[in-house]
Amino acid sequence: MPFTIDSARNIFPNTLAADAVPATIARFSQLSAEDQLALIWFAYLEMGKSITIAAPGAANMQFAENTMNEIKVMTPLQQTQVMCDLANRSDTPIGRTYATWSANIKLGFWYQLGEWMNQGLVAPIPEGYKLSANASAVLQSIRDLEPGQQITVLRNSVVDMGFDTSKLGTYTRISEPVEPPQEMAQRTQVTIEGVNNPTILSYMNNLNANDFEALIELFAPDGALQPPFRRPIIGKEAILRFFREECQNLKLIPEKGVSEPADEGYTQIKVTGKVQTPWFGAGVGMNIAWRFLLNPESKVYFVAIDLLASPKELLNFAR
Ligand code: ECH
Ligand code: GLY
Ligand code: GLY
Ligand code: GLY
Repeated sequence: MPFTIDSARNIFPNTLAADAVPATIARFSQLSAEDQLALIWFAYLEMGKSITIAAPGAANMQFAENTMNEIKVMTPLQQTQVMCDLANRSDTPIGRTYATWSANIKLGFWYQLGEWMNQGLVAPIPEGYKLSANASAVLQSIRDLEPGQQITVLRNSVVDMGFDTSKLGTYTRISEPVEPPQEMAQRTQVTIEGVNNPTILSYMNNLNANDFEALIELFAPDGALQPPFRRPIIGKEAILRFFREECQNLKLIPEKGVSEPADEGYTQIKVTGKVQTPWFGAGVGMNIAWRFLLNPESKVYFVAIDLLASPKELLNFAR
């Protein structure tokens, strides 16, 4: 049977993803806005004791600057209201602006607000704020996750805030500028125990070098890429846009893999290893599986990137 994107999603079905992440997000989203903000504040403070977050670059912050300055001059009550409106996904001017931002700009915005809350320039979470029982339970679930899963919960909660983009109509997406790819001489080459397929090695090396133009040429025209806990992104144009908007300066550290023939001349390849985000660098290594399906021309027809349930999954190559 020929593959479809839907059937390709099921290759290596024994791969155990960190379902605790979407489960936690779902419980989080049921909480009141006040509880959501306080919970993130407490989680952020606790995580800050063991992992260091990198300050966003200026290029990243320029787009949020007007909105942040607007918030800075508000009364504390108005500031709290803005933050609650974002958590509630309310239809407000700031909620609409926020919705147009890429994930990194949203994260940079909250990073700055967090700094200002610390410095007393923006309304803090009220001293002695008591989380509801449900919120305390969600916070405890977050504590019980591994660091890579904790930062994914944080990221996704921030990405989900603001007005719903699907209700915005046509709008211009705002993302940080794309830096030129790394110089050839500076590039690193990965090695993967059990996999020497050139498409796979080029995928890793081009993504590590921010060479999105070369990277996208590895994909089939009807190919798809499925990020962790998201629907597949289909077609080269959309995938290239995703790379440019969300994938600068990642560090992929693939370790092991298996490659085997699939139906109709396709090849399925599973690779496991670590990924680092520029926000936390080597401080947080996420345990990742890549599940590739290459077409007979050796182009990527499908790749899923999964955040794994546990480090044990790095060794799971069962089909
Ligand atoms: C404060 C209180 C009020 C409310 C809020 C606050 C601030 C919160 C802040 C949170 C910051 C969180 C951050 C999280 C960053 C997480 C990054 C992650 C990255 C994962 C990337 C992966 C990449 C995988 C991929 C691979 C591919 O092969 C293809 C591409 C791709 C405290 C004020 C809100 C400031 C900075 C999880 C897994 C490997 C799919 C991308
Ligand atoms: N500081 C990490 C980033 O801007 O992506
Ligand atoms: N991984 C969550 C997001 O970027 O939307
Ligand atoms: N959380 C994976 C991504 O960057 O979409």
